[in-house]
Amino acid sequence: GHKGCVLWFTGLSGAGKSTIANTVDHKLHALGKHTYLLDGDNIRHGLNKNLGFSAEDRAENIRRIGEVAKLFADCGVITLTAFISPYRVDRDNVRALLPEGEFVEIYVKASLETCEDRDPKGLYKKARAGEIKGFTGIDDPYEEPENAELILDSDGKGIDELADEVVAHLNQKGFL
Ligand code: GGZ
Repeated sequence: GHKGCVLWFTGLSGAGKSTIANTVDHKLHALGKHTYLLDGDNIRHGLNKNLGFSAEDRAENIRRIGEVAKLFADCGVITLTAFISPYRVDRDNVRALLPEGEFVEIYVKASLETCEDRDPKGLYKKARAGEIKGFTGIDDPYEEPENAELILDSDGKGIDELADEVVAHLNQKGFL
């Protein structure tokens, strides 16, 4: 077995968190690593299906995900999470839950313009039209990480290259 850790992807909707996390997940599998990916599909539709997008609910969403990620990391799993996690204090609380060095904050950085252009689910359009209230980046804040272990330039680079940057970082830190 190897040392577990939490790869915490954060960024705007449409920045590419899930896609990059999935690609990293596959690359780690190919290296024979034991991984698990927490994302909206398995968390917001299950454990957290009673939560919405108020500041309070987002904080509780992130708190629970942090606790679950900690359990996985405790059993040696490389745990990937892909949530907007817009509030700095919520991310820092998760960092504080984990042993030193095991929380790897990965800022998937893309401009709002890029994310809005991509708009894969048409949610930005709805937010601009006022049909969704409190949408991150439009009328709810995204607080950029100040001490991210890794910043991925999602405006400028492709998915595969960014996933390789994550794997290289893990290698360098001795997690692989
Ligand atoms: C932001 C929202 C909102 C609001 C629904 N604000 O592109 P998506 O669809 O799949 O990513 C977004 C997802 C965000 O859920 P998270 O659990 O990652 O958010 S947080 O960490 O802030 O708790 C988007 C959709 O849910 N969505 N309403 N108001 N994103």
